[in-house]
Amino acid sequence: MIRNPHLSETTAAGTASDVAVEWDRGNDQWWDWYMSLADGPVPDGPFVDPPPHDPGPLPSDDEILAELAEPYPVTAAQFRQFQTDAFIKLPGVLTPGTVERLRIRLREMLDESVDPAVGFQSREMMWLEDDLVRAAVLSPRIGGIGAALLGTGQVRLYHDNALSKEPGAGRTPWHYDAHHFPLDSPDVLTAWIPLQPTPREMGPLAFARGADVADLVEDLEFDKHGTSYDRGVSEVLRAQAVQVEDGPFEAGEVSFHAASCFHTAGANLTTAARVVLATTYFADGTKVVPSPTMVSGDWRKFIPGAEPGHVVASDRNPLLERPGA
Ligand SMILES: O=C(O)CCC(=O)C(=O)O
Repeated sequence: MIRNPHLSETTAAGTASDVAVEWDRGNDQWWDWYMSLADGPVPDGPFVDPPPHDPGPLPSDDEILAELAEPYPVTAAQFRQFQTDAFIKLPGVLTPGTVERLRIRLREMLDESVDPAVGFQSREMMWLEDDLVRAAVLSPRIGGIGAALLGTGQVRLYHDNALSKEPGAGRTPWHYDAHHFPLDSPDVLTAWIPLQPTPREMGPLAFARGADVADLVEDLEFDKHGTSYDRGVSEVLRAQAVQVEDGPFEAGEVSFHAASCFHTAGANLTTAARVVLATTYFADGTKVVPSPTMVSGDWRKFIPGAEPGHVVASDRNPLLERPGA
């Protein structure tokens, strides 16, 4: 067995599926480790230019605030679809101009904090530092969709993430977020907000359709050192003919996936970065799982003071009301 270079002595110890200890490095290192578990070759080009895109005149801060305050009507059919499929892609959640303003802001925030040589760049908790990002992350529009899809009147924020997959960066391995989040509830979801039109060649998030997919792969052993878990999930999905939604995203289209949803993303085979704002919400009253593992990463940063078994309600986890609920 080859030891994964991103693990410490402590997290590397035990068998390949042993993840019982807590993560002992930062979130950047967590992502480096996690992305190293993806199967497949490192892309070596040629890389294509993404199709030209004109977001139009950029909106002012006030225009963006007004847009984000407007509830997005989630229909009964969309609620049922989310419950059945464990994910949904919704068109027109944001205007192309707002998407472009957020992209510019996240790019600035990544560039000031991340080593440009890193292929999968991330930054969390931006809502504490930036008004525009806070407006989006805590918005009645995005948070309200989350609450509507979970069937609750309000949700709390777990965290926000900027996720930039740079040109030539490889696949995101198959996984489900309940494996990561130390949250003891099925009522957890993530809004994945691409900040540019995202064609297939750029590596859009892709989803295994069906709330029962997790049952199909539950016997597979996780592999903290290599790519066998990712490969095993692909094989099971293929063998069981599970449908995978891996289509492109238009500007302003946003997906929401449940913590039980198996998802992956392709390599970025374009010459532009795939920049995403991902925000995770959970139902109020949710507790921390009894024993968080190394797969949960630097979770104490996101729910400070919340100990295993306790309800999560810190000031880093504000409540968002669903408009009209
Ligand atoms: O952006 C990616 O490639 C992965 C993101 C992801 O897995 C998530 O937001 O749950």
